[in-house]
Amino acid sequence: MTRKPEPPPAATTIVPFVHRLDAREEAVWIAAIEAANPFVALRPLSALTVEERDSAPVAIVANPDPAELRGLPALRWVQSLWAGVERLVPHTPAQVAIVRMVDPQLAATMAEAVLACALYLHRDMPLYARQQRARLWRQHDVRSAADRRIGVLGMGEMGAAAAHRLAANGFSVSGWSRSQKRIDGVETSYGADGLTRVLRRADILVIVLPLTEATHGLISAAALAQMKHGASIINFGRGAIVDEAALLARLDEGALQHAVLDVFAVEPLPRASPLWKHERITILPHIAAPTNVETASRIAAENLRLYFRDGAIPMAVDRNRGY
Ligand code: NDP
Ligand code: OXD
Repeated sequence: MTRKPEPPPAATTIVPFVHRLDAREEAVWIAAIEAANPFVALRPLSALTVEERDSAPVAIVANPDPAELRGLPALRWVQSLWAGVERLVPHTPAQVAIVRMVDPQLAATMAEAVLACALYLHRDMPLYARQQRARLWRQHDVRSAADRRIGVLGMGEMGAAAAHRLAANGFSVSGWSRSQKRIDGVETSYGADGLTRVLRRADILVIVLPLTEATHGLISAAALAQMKHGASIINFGRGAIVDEAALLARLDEGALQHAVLDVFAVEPLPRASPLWKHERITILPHIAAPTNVETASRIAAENLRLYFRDGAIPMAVDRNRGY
């Protein structure tokens, strides 16, 4: 029997990796993406010849220096390793499509973090921590999850996964987005009226919005003033969405109960920031949903494979919307 000849091995394609990671992180990503797509050779800019730079149609990026991207004249699209694109949108050349990381594993990690912090607030853990510091033995009533309304701002990959997880845990969930959404078990709304309704009713407000012109400062002093007395906030989106000074004022007045903050206008949070020592604030160092190298590499590698096979660029960010 004559065997069908094997197809010739596909040629390796050099893909620039433009980033501001340290050497260890660079090596980890290169190994993972090359393992997921053996026909890709990921190279930092410093390792590329002039010809390779001049001809590269696609690059993998992680918080790249914009000047370095401008040094790739044939670039048609970039695959970001992160979900948020607020720094890429204004600085990436206009003709270059921005593809962000959309990974179900990332959404599941975010949903887990939202649930963990919602439960922490729901079961009054910040209050018991304060009591412990005062050596105070005092029990408080436990409310049912159904009796606790959680407002989730942002119903995208992160927000929808978080809302599902909260609803599955028995919480009453309201979701808010730019356009109307239909999500089982979640009351959804959009627009200015929808936001007011979510703010007024939420016992816990979860922010998983992208940072854009429209969301910058959205949770202003006026928005915070609409919230219920004793409500709490979880910000896992971006720091600049919340007016930090106004939030501090509301916490100091006792109008808001507690804030769990994972993202800040300036990161790392400066040591001099008053947020660090505030007893009604829990600070997390941007760890709500870290990119999973293994799953994200498989997604980036598959996007590259399809592009080199068919010329198909994955769905890109809408630059006008900013996300
Ligand atoms: P998506 O683009 O999938 O979803 C964004 C959501 O926000 C959509 O529902 C969108 O509405 C809504 N939205 C955007 N602008 C507005 C607006 N002006 N008014 C009302 N709703 C708006 O993003 P992801 O869910 O993947 O990620 C969201 C953000 O989470 C990221 O941009 C990043 O900043 C942050 N993030 C934080 C992490 C962490 O570890 N802290 C990890 C990963 C992400 P619509 O559906 O109508 O378009
Ligand atoms: C992201 C993040 O955008 O980690 O991926 O915040």
